[in-house]
Amino acid sequence: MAKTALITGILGQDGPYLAKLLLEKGYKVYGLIRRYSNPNFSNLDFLGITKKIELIDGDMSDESSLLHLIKRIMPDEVYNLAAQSFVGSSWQQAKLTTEINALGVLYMLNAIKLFSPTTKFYQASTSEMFGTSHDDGFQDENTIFHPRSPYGISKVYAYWMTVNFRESYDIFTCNGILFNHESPIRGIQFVTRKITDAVARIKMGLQDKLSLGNLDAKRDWGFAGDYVEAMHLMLQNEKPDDYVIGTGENHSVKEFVQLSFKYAGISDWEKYVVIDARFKRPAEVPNLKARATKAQKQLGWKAKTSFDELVKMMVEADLKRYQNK
Ligand code: NAP
Ligand code: F7E
Repeated sequence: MAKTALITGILGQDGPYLAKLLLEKGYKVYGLIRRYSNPNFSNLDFLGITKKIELIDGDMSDESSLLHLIKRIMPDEVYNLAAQSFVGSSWQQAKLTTEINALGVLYMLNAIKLFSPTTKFYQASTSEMFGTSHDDGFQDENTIFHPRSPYGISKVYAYWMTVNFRESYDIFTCNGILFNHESPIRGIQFVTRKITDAVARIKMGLQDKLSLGNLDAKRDWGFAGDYVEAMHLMLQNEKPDDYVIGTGENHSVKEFVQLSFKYAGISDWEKYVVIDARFKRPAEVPNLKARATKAQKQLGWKAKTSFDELVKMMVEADLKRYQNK
């Protein structure tokens, strides 16, 4: 019998990469989608898997929809990737962010406990939970949380609820504490894709400026295709646990900008970049860098794609999009 998996957030960035991996492993994949007048399947289309997923209606903020769907499909594995995931919007939409990212996880865990307690559960936790906290410049599973945004706070609630269902009810639950990961299907608001899309447009003569906020922020950026492998490995391990996932290297937004212009063949990047205070955050997370040795030792996971390879991949994909248009 094929294993079954439910992926929430199937239309986002990570959902399609994870679905592709699970389909290659022979899984039957269900994808949760919320109600839309015009749903956007472009990320599933990009990976060529739209027709291979069984889509199910539901919403993380609607408990009854999750109770019904878990009762009906009783999947072997649930990967909870759904979220209001844009940190910048979480100050303006703090309540909505909390309902989806925090309470939504409680609803899903309750549904599993009631109707399918042998289902294994993966929670998309995040390096944003660390905020300004670090140990010698790195963050790992023992670093204390000091979230700096309503997004980070909502994810801390979800993290502890995931741990609590493991400790209270013996349900197989794991937190993947993932550092920033990007790809050619990254949402356009996130800084990496905003940069590579703008660079491609500038190259094609469709745009002449790139407006950004804090160029000094540093992130540990990896490739989403590598990171979904870690999600799957966590649920195949003998015991449930929580893991930090990242490359162990970080770079500033400015370095990302410089390299993107370089790969597009534009030498004078400073001519095009404008600093705009609207893109600065009320409280910034200045510096994130993962120490992912636990995942390497216990899961055999390591990032494969370098920073340079990631930037090149994203710039080339955006140039191709505009050239094809
Ligand atoms: P993403 O591209 O923003 O995708 C999030 C998905 O969640 C979207 O498909 C969205 O659906 C869905 N969603 C939002 N609200 C929902 C609701 N109420 N009910 C059902 N679905 C809902 O995010 P991502 O980059 O793939 O990240 C996946 C997960 O990992 C998120 O939980 C994120 O917070 C977390 N994370 C991401 C990173 C990263 O660097 N990418 C790092 C650490 C953790 P629509 O398409 O309908 O809007
Ligand atoms: O910002 C700075 C910004 O929005 C990265 C999400 O996937 O990763 C992501 O959250 C940095 C920040 O991602 C602009 O201030 C400068 O320091 O790409 P971002 P994020 O906030 O790190 C974590 C791990 C998640 O869990 C989240 O879901 O770039 N920055 N100028 C800018 N950021 C944006 N978006 N736009 C700018 O113009």
